[in-house]
Amino acid sequence: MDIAALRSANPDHWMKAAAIRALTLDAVAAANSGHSGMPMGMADVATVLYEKHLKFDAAAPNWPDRDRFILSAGHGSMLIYSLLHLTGYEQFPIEELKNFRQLGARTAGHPENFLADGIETTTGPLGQGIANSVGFAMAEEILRARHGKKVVDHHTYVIAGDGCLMEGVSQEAIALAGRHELSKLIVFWDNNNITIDGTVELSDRTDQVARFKASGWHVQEIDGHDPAAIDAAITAAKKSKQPSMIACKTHIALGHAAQDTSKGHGALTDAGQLAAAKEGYGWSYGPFEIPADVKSQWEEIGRRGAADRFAWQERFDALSDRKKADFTRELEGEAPKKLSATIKALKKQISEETPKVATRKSSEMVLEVVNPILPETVGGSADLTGSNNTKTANLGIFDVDNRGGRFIHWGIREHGMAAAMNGMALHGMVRPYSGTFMCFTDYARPAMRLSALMQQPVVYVMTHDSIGLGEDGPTHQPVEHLAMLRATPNTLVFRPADTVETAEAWEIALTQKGTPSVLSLTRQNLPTVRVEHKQKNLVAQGGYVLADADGKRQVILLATGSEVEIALAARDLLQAEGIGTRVVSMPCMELFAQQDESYRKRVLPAGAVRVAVEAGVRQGWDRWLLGERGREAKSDFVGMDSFGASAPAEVLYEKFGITAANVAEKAKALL
Ligand SMILES: Cc1ncc(C[n+]2csc(CCOP(=O)(O)OP(=O)(O)O)c2C)c(N)n1
Ligand SMILES: [Mg+2]
Repeated sequence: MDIAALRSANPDHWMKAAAIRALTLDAVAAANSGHSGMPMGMADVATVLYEKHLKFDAAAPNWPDRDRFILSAGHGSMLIYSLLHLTGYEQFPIEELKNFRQLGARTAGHPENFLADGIETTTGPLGQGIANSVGFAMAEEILRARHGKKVVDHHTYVIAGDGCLMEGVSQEAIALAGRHELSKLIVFWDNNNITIDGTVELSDRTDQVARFKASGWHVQEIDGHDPAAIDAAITAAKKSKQPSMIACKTHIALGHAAQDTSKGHGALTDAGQLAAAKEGYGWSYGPFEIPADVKSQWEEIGRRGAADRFAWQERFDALSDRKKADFTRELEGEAPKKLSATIKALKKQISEETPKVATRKSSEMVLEVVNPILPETVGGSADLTGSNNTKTANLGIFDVDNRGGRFIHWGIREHGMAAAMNGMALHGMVRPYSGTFMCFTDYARPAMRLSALMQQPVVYVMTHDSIGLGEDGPTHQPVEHLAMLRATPNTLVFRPADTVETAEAWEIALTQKGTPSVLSLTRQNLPTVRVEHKQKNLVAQGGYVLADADGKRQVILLATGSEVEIALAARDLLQAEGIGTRVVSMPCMELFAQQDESYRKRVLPAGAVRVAVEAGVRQGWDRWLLGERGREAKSDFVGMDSFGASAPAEVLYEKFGITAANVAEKAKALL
C-alpha cells in the first residue's frame, strides 16, 4: 500500500483519519492489549461518515433524531472511542483513552452501551451489532409512521467485519432487512480478507455481494481508503430504496508492519513498529497528542449537526402539547398511568370468572387489554404466532406499506428476532415483546444474554414451557431452560400459575426500565388459582403464600406455573391426613430474592419440611429448599432429571412422577 500516495491525494482527510490510527496505536500500546488493525483499516470510512453524513451533535449525544452508528465489529472499539474523543463528546476526554481497558473506564475492551452516551449498543459477540441494526431501523420506521417525518427521520449505519458476516445471525438479519426494505439501514463491510486464524479463504468462499443482493439489498463495492469513493457510495446508499451494503476493500493495520496479516488483527505494541507506522503517516506527535488544527477540525465535525438539532427542536416544539407529551413519555420509557388500573380490572374479572386456560392464552388476554393503551409495544413471533398468542386485535402487521404495523412476523429466526428486539429497545420509544417455544430460548440465547447485560427491558414470551406440551416430544420440551435463565444476571424469569399471575407478571415486565423479562407460559390449560381478588400485585413479591396450612404447619410446598395446581392437590391429600400444608407460589425467584429477609422468612419459615415441584431440573431451587443458611429444612424436589418424551401431557406427568400423590409421598417421607 502506497501510504505516501494516500497522504498526498487528500492531505486534510488523511490527517483526520491518521488521528484515529495514532490514537488506536497509542491506546492499545498503553493497555498492552486490544485490537489495533480494524480501526486502522476502517479509519477512512469512519472519517468520511462522520465528516459528511452522520447526523449527530456531540453536545447532545441522546438527541432522539440522531443517526445511529453501530460498530458491529466491536473488537475495533478504539475506532468508536477515538471518534467520540475527537468529535468532543464530554464523556470522552483523552484520559479515557489513556485508560483504555482499565477498571472504571468508559473505554472497556469492547463497546458497552451502559458505560457511555454515544455507544448505541454493546458489541463484541460478532454478528450482534448488524442484527441489532435491523431493530434500530425497524423502530425508526415504526416511529416515523407514528410521530411523523418532521421529528423522526434518521439513518442507521453499521460497520461489520468478516466475522460478523460469517456468524449465522447475520443471515437472519440480512434477510429481515431485505424483506422489509429497510432503506435507511446502511452497512459497511470491512472487507479486509483477514480474521484471527488467517485469511478468510481458510473457512469461507461466500460471494458476499451476491449474498446481500440475493436478500434484496443494494450493494456497492469501493476502495475503502478513497474518501471520494466512500462519500459517493454513502450518498448513493441514502437514495436507495433497499437497505445498502457497501463493501469496502481495506487493509487491516494499514501502514503497519503487520498490515494485511492476521497479526494485524490484535494488539500491535512493538514500539519500533509503532514509531515506523506513525512516521509513514506523517504523524510526528507524541502518544495521545493530537495537533490543535486536527483536533479543531474534528470538533467542528462534532458540532456540524447542531443546526439540524435546533431545527428539529423547533419542529418538535411546534407539535401539539398532547403529541409532545406522548413522545416524551415514550422516550422516557414510562408506562402510561392507565396500565395499573387496566391490569387490576382484568385481575378482578378473572378472579370472578375463573377461566381454565393455558397461560399462553392468559398472556394474550392481558395483551388484548394492554396493547390498546401502550402504543409503544411492538409484538411478534418467530413463525409461531398462533401458538405464542402474541398477536392481538388491531395491532397491524409491520410491512413495507404498513410501517405503523405493530406486529412483526420474524420468520423462523429466533436469534435475529431477539437481537432485533434489543435494537428496538436500544433505539428507544419502542417496547418490544416476541415469542417462540421456550425450548428455542437456546436459539435466541446469545441476544437474550445481551438484553440483560445491556439493561434493555425486552420481553420474551416463551410458550410451551415443559413436558406439558406433550406429543411434540423431548426436542421441544424444555428441561434445563428455567435454570439457565435464572442463572443469568439481571433477568426476571416469570412462571405464572394462572391468568391473574400472568397479568401481574406482564405489569411488572412492562414497567421495567433496565431489565429484560422472560415469561414462561404453558401450552396446556390451567385452572385459575387466584380466585380471591387482591388489588396488590403479588407476583411483585416473587413468591407468596397461596394457600396456608390448616392446623399446625408441617409441610411447605413450593411450585411455579403449571405445577402450582399439582401442589394444591398435594396439599389436599396431606390436609386430608391431618398434615398442615402451606403452598407457596413462586412465580419469580429473582423478585423473591429481592424482598426483605423478614418477608422471605414469613413465607418460608423454618420448622416445616419443604418440597418444591417444577417440571424442570432442580438447579436453582436449593436456596429455597435447604434454606438460605443451608440446612434450615429437610427438603426434596419433584421435577425432571432427564429429557422428556413424546406422549400426551397427562401420561408424561405420570411417567416422570410429577403428580400430587408423589409430592405428598415425598413430603410425608420427610416428616
Ligand atoms: C461470537 C464471537 N466469536 C468469536 C469472537 C472472537 N473474535 C473476535 S474478532 C474475531 C475475528 C474477526 O474477524 P473480522 O471480523 O474479519 O475482524 P478483523 O480481523 O478484520 O478485525 C474473532 C474470532 C467474538 N468476538 N465473537
Ligand atoms: Mg476481517
